[in-house]
Amino acid sequence: MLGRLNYEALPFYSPIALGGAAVTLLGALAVVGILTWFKLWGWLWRNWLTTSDHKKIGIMYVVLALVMLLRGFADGIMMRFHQAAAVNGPGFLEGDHFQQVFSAHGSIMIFFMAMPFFTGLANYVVPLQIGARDVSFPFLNALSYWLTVAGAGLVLISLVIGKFSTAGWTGYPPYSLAQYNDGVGVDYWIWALFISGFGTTLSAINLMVTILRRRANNMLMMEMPVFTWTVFCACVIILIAFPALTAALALLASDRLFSTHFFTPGDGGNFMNFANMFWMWGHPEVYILVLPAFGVFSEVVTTFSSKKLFGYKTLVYATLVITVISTLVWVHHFFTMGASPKLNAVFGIATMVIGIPTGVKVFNWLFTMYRGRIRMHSTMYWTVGFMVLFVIGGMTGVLHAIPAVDFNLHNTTFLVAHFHNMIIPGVLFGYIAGYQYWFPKAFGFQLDERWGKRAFWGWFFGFCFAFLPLYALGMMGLPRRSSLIFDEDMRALLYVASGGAVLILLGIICLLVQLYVSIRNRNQLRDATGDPWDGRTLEWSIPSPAPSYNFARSPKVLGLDTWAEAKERNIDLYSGPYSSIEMPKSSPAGFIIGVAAFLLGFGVVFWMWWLAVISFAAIFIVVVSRMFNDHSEYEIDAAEVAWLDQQQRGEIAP
Ligand code: HEM
Ligand SMILES: [Cu+2]
Repeated sequence: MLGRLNYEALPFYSPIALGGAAVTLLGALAVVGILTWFKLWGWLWRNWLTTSDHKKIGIMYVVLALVMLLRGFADGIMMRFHQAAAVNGPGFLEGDHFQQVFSAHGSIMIFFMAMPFFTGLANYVVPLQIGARDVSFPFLNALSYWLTVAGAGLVLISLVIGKFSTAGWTGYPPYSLAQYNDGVGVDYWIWALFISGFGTTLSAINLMVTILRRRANNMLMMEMPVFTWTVFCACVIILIAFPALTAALALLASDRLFSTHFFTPGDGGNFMNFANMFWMWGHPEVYILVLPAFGVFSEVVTTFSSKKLFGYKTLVYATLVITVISTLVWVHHFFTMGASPKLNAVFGIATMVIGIPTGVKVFNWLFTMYRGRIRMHSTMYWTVGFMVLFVIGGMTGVLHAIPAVDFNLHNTTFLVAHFHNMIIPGVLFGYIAGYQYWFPKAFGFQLDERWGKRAFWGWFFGFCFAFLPLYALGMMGLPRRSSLIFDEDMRALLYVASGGAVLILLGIICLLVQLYVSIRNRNQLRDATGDPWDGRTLEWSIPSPAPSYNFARSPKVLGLDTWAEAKERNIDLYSGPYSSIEMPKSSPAGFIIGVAAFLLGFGVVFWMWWLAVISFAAIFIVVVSRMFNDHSEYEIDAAEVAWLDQQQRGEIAP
């Protein structure tokens, strides 16, 4: 009945694991308690859990990302402290537990922090930037979200029931095969990624179709805001790259469950096939994450320099070039595999080539700022901080792309330093800037500036101290994923890195305080104009928070930076008669499928086949019944639209 689930699955093997489980459970209980105490269940169900509104879905994605950032960071700082304590000593994490922690940290940060953050910002912002009322498939959007939550739920529950994978975020066989790793951990990893990957694919299709089909009156592709462009390219890459991951996971699951031999060392299998497929997804993934962050930086730089983007077209072409090349460099992740030097040279050169369009972008931003009327808003801090740090990370990447250098640095903390150097300033700074930039659009009030800047300094210096020493440690020969360290010379640098992690912690606390203070002072921080930054793109032309239908009347498009043009030339983007609006209805189906997908994953992980079968059947039934539901929209009639709009624009009293 319970398959592999038994008493052993409870985390009594170490006090720290027990602590993690307790925090997870108490967190869940606290949320349930608060919702019950304030009688918020009905509100939550009607307004959020069943919604198909792209804006609310976007906000829920970002909430998920921020929660998972806290979890992922807790793992990160724990590893930093452990390593500092493990120089010629035992540290405080058992080897096996340390492995779980780095596997969970990497998987969470990539799949359940960065990806939802991207999807959340894209969901919220893209329809508003192109003058659309919603995405093309609102229900599918909700479904994608709940599948992502189901995956995140599996990772979180692994803290309480069973263990997480010990095979790293990359899950390489042979170590991740059943012969060497027979617990539930690797299965948790496989199914969490599988389910959420499904959601990601659906949401990429959705966003892509939206951008292609839902642009307001004749907006040309070459008039789209840069953020929308970068989301578009990221979606193209998702559709090229994710199938490789899905296939790799499916084959690995098959090896584990049915003893097939895709990746076994003997019997005709070859585990380098897994590495190949994993990185066919894994390298493009980096660009899936970083392109939208580039998009945010572009929006911030133009707005706060009060100028059109310097070289909009070159930036778009650079993005397209990156989209293509990003799928052609994956072998640089295993130069040491033993392929021929010629093959390595090809991929090494391709890798260096990708630095060129990326470098072009840095100049686009710098020249946009040059002679601009710059306002140093907190989002500009993240942007400038990014430019400084990202260039360092880019150079160490080019270094790594030289196969001969890579042979020396492969699997050392030099690599750990390099990718955090790309992904914290490049991706995370961008997303945080995006969160702070669009927050007033979502909630109608700004975030507190002082705490925003403090958070930046915490992250900026924290990053430098936490990760720059790892370059040195890597060159001194410290392997990544080391749970014990035997070189006394490494102690000092590991202490510095721990100090850096503490500074990052302060940065995170400042972000939380910022949110708290801003909500408390929301009346002073209220933005009545809908356009607090003197923005340039369409989302700033509507009231804040954006109304449920986004645009009461479809906006005119006046070329690039439509809203800035409209303000300059004193043109009203919205004129003409109102007409009725079709809106997507709420539906519990997405949420129910998400819950069922979670149970399906749990059932497969623990070999509770009855649970898996029932959940799968439930998903099937809900999907089919949803297909036959012809009443998925409701109408707001023209008179009501007119009344609501005039009220929000302050033309009549509320
Ligand atoms: C916020 C502060 C962060 C800290 C203190 C931190 C710390 C660490 C540490 C100590 C490791 C293990 C290094 C080793 O193998 O020796 C690690 C690995 C890793 N981190 Fe982070 N990290 C942070 C943020 C992030 C972010 C934002 C991401 C991605 C979005 C990320 C992705 C990864 C990945 C993919 C690994 C490799 C895991 C593996 O080896 O399987 N980290 N991090
Ligand atoms: Cu790569």
